[in-house]
Amino acid sequence: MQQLERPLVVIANRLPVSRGPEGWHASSGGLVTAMRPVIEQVGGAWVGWDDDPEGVPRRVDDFSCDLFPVSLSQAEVQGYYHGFANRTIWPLFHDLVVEPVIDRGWWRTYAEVNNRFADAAAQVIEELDTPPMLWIQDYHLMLLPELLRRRFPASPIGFFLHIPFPPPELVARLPWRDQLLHGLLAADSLGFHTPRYRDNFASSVQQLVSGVTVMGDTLVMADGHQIRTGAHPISIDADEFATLATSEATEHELDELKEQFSGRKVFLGVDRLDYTKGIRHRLQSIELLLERRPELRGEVAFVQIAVPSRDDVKEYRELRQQVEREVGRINGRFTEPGHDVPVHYFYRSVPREALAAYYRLADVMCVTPLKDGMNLVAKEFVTVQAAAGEAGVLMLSEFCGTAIEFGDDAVRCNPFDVEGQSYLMETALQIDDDDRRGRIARMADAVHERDVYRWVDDELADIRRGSEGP
Ligand code: GDG
Repeated sequence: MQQLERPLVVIANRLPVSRGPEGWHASSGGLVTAMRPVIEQVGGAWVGWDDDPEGVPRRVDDFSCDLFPVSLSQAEVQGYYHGFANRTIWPLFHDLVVEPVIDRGWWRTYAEVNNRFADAAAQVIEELDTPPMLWIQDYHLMLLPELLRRRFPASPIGFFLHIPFPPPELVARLPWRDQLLHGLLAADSLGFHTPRYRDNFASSVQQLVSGVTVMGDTLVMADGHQIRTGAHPISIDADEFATLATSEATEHELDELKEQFSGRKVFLGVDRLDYTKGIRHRLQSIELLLERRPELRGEVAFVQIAVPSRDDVKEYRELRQQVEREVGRINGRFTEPGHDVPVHYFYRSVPREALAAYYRLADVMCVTPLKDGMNLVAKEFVTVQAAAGEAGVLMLSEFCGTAIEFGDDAVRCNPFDVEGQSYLMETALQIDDDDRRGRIARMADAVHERDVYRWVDDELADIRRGSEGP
């Protein structure tokens, strides 16, 4: 674990806590799990949007980190979050899977809300005896490095982008590209999931900002300020998932699922219901598969867990309708009287043990996004499968960050090619047992080697090195 000399202040859209039936607790998820030991060692705070009507407490029992909520009005949430973050930046940075909306009002609100976050962070920083290390997360807060640099020149500032960084010709479409790029360039270190995203950032800066020199992984501004850029693939707490794989609760869930799907090969999809995840293309490939190979009807089942997401946004409500129409059409076409439906669709999230049981059950896990910064579901699947001695196959889109780490051990697909994808689904079913086991083991080893603790270490080391200068 990285030894830090300073407290750490994380600034992210969300706070790392959730309210359950028994009160507040740290949210599940790799980022929070991996940050916990670091923050507990050096002390620090987390600044984030508080959307709880009764307010988030300053501390929760199982996470010793001070929480500093930023409250936003409905109009601010509308412009900053649903608007600029999710309808402008999200589609633009995911290669225009849908058309980004350019709205000046949303942009103004985004800038104002970034200022609100800077004010909240400033309050926290001023309470500390030592200038802390500042670590800003994601596309909601791209103006923050510059806003904080002006106020705290001595604090090391890092920023990590959890989504892809697009090529310069897409960045150029944004009327406020200068402000966003300058916002980021005030950091000491900028982290991306892959070398490609990092290179896209460097090329965008070279083409769109004057006076910046690129020297390997370092960008040098005209005034001498240097920024380290790193490719640090985010990951999961692999040991935790390996333990979950064979827990009593997971085994229990699995027994029930095996009974329900007995005698059938199971294809699985687990995604937020987001248009970047390729769910519609995947359903169309399934439909083609069942159309082309009638003998498979009744032999295969397709399970799609679609976690509700951003349902305040028009494009997401439309996507839900489209997906549900497609599921209905496929089940209407291929269900035989007295038999189970081919597509099992759940519009909800399931508990972690059930998720692990589905990962174990799956003969073919379909991770087929049209574009995805990384994709943790793929890493969770191979980790759970290997820990439990299963031998499933991972079908993986070539357009997600994870594809770089898994190479040919996954069945790589192009989700835009619906027909090709349906052929690959057949291929996946034909891979022999030994080969499948070897592939799962190698991919799981890769995840264990680069788990989320490594990601935190790499990020923090870069922020420290970046702030120390040449
Ligand atoms: C963004 C980027 C990048 C899903 N269904 C259930 C459930 N999940 C959990 C999974 C996984 C997480 O949600 C999804 O993470 P992803 O990485 O797949 O996708 P995004 O939400 O789009 O995340 C992405 C990530 O940020 C990190 O930088 O990898 O590219 O888009 O952990 O397990 N969890 C439970 N029940 C479910 O039904 N409990």
